[in-house]
Amino acid sequence: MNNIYKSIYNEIKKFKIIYIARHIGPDPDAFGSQMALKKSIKLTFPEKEVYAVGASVSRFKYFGKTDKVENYDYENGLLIVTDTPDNRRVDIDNFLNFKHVIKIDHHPKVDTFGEIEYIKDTASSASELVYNILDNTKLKIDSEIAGDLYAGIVSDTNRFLFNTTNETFDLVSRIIKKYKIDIETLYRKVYAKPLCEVRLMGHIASALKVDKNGFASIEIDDDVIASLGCDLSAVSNMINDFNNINEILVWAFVSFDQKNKLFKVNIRSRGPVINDIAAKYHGGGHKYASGVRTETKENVELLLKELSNACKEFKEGESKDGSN
Ligand SMILES: [Mn+2]
Repeated sequence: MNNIYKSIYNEIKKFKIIYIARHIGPDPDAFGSQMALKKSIKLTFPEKEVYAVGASVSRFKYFGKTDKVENYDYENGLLIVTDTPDNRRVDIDNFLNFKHVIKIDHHPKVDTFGEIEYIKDTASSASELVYNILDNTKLKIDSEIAGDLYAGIVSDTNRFLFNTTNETFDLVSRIIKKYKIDIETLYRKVYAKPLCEVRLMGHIASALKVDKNGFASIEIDDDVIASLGCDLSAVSNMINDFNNINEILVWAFVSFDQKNKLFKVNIRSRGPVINDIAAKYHGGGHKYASGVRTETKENVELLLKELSNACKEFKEGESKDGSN
């Protein structure tokens, strides 16, 4: 047994109460890694209390329900956080009060938290890392657990467009075969979407502003989202669909989160690296898929300007390379 797998397994074995958390604004990889880990621990150790915590999202209900916890045992409980690089984005109350924390993540490292950290930023997804743990320890896997992990991998790689190597195909091929995953049924669950999202996509496509540097942005009004019958999460759900458009190198969707009084900026790139720019505004994420939450409009405008400049520099770099 590899050391990291062994130490994670030993911790899980040791604790009676285990909480599993992931990032705010969860996506299928966050849910897949979280729920699969919970199901596996319960299957292997039925006597343990295991809670998957954080906001629930109705479109991801196929992963199962998250748990409501009234009183956390910060002293004696083990907290495992998946798919989250920074303190601020862990979706749990009083995160810093937990005494025992394990981190499982595939983002570039931001904050150190956790006595044990299993970080591999070349991995396709947090779900892949959870699979490695289950596959290399006595933690059990059944076809439901394998299906959750497959959904996380397929979704975080955008159906094997990003972060995908021969190892990823190797892994999913093994999962499909061993656990008899019916991928067509699974895709129908993962990719089913309401008509309001398609209508919102139409609105974004026609209203998106594209500048001469290849930077595209749109501020999506609350009223527009509401009038189409969508909620805020719909905006993040469709950002990847604007990839591979000739005229666009970087694209950003800005929306306003009324509940938290924050501007939410989703950013994607198929050219310049953007997570270092996002980090300047206390955002983060992957090199080409990042996000920022900020209180002020001024910050949003500065961020958009920097992203446009990054496109300009990227294009200049490219044309220089071309002339050699
Ligand atoms: Mn992920």
